[in-house]
Amino acid sequence: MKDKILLFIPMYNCEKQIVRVLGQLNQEVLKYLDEVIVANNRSTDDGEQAVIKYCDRYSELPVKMLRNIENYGLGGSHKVAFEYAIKNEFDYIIVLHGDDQGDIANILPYLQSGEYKNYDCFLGARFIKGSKLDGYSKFRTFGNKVFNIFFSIGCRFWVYDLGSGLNMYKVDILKDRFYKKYKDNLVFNCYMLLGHSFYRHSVKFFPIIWREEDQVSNVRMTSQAWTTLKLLLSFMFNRKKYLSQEHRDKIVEDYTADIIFENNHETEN
Ligand SMILES: Nc1nc2c(ncn2[C@@H]2O[C@H](COP(=O)(O)OP(=O)(O)O)[C@@H](O)[C@H]2O)c(=O)[nH]1
Ligand SMILES: [Mg+2]
Repeated sequence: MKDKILLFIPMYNCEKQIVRVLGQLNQEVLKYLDEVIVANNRSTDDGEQAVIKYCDRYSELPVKMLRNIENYGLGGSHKVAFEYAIKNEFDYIIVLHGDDQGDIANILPYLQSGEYKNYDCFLGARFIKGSKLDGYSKFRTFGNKVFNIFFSIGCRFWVYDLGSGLNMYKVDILKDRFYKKYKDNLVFNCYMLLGHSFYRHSVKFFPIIWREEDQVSNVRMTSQAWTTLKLLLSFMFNRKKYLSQEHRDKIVEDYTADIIFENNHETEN
């Protein structure tokens, strides 16, 4: 049976890039996607209008736009989307950042071959053989590789990226909401890796092309490095206890969003 696949695009202040991301969704890619949700995390720019305008021109795009009830951070936006995927009985969810640093074309060959079906987590990696980085300094690349080694030791599987902007998850593994108490900010993906290790999800990394051109990164490199190292060490010290703890700065009972726009698509496949 054909898998039901959701594409989730987190959007936060990237009105210029979001239309380019939607532009990546060509006929070939759309063959594999049942629905696309753009999750606006309370952007302060005109991202929503940009999406609506784009959809006016491409009425065949099965796009829905969600607006988080409050700014939940990138991790919180994942929680909104995971919930949506579970409720609407999707088999897989693909995450693609809204700021056009990655390209969904990088996962297309695996959608075509069906290879993604073999894994719970099929994760895009910027630091694996075959990947390509544009606009990254040597220092940044080096730092990332060192952290990948640390995480490989802690996770007990090879880690090639602590969290890129192109990932695919089997919805079945999300149903127990193991990620609910993980941090809601940009470090969320690091926690996910620890969770994959602890719950023995099957993980596979694939190479991606990643660019940094007109995007604004919100990652503060040095402070993030420390935070990341500390959380890894705490995890290694007591895996079970660490993962069952509360990690959020602010407790949110339900990560909710309003559906504010739905494209009238003519063709259904
Ligand atoms: N920084 C940030 N990004 C968010 C948030 N919510 C969603 N995003 C999206 O998350 C993605 C990654 O954020 P970004 O700042 O580009 O981080 P980086 O690419 O890892 O340096 C982008 O697509 C953002 O649009 C948020 O609250 N803060
Ligand atoms: Mg980015």
